[in-house]
Amino acid sequence: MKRISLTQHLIEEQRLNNSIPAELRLLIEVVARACKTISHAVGKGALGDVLGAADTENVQGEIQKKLDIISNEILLQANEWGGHLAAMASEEMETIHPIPNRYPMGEYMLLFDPLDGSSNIDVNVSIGTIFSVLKAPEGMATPTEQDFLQPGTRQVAAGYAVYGPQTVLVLTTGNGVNCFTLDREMGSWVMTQRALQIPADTAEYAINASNARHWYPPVTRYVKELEAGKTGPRDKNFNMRWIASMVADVHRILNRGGIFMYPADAREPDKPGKLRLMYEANPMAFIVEQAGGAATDGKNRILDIQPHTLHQRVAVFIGSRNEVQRVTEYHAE
Ligand code: AHM
Ligand code: MG
Repeated sequence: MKRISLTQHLIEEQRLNNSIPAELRLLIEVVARACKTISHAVGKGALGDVLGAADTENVQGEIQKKLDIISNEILLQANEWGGHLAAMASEEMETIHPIPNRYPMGEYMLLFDPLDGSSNIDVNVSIGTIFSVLKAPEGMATPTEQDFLQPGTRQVAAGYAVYGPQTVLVLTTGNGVNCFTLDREMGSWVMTQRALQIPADTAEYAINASNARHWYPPVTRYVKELEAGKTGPRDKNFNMRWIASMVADVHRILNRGGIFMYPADAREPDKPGKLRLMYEANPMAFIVEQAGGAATDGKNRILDIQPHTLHQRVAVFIGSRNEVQRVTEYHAE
């Protein structure tokens, strides 16, 4: 099979559809390069002294792991100087990170969860990086948090890397979804899957069932019906998977279908869910929709939600179209 690198793919896309301006291509390549560096650090594990807690908390009050901080630094440093960005925002930083004055300012804004699935870092289970790219509003002089608060439909690119048995990069620029595998010896991203499509139907679901007693009725009903399998109203058996890394769960769904759920629940009634809209749910929703799947918060399409704060949380139902539609209908009833 002819090897197509990420660079070649992006340049061809740019020529063919004029869909990827040169600046955006540069930005994607820089993020991809940063993911290579993160992959290398993750792969060192204990030998690189990167495991364990960092004794600091992020803005959400979560204890940061060393690798959360290292990955955040890698992404910031890689993306600061290229001239393609106006500002960045991250799960690990309270407020936005404008490009320092000594560098030229570009027209894009980058958001990321530098290391998703933090609880899996120390136990050698797949983790990843999620990112989302927006355009700076017309006429923006100094970027503010407000400039980031755009609905997911405005994303011009989104992707994630999974650091697992293989390191893969999954990417969309609004023209389908492709997957690249890191060739560790050559240090290059090689396209290994083109135009991924999620099956509309599935027999696999993902939810943290230890929260079942806190769920609201539509989620309880939906999951109970899945559990009942052949003997219930669905008349079919379902299998369950929960990796506790959204990147890894979504990657499985992208490859063979499934539905991933992180609902809001009664534990903290004021919280609309656990996952963050702008750098977790939106990029994943963009990718999944581009692959023919669907993503809602139980009521609305995730990509249509108007964000009010940078670290806003959201309930997530994402994956195979018909299952997402069903659980969303249960919320409406
Ligand atoms: P993180 O960004 O702090 O790693 O949290 C997000 C992760 C998701 O990857 C995963 O789906 C979820 O949290 C797991 O949560 P739980 O431990 O409640 O099952
Ligand atoms: Mg995360």
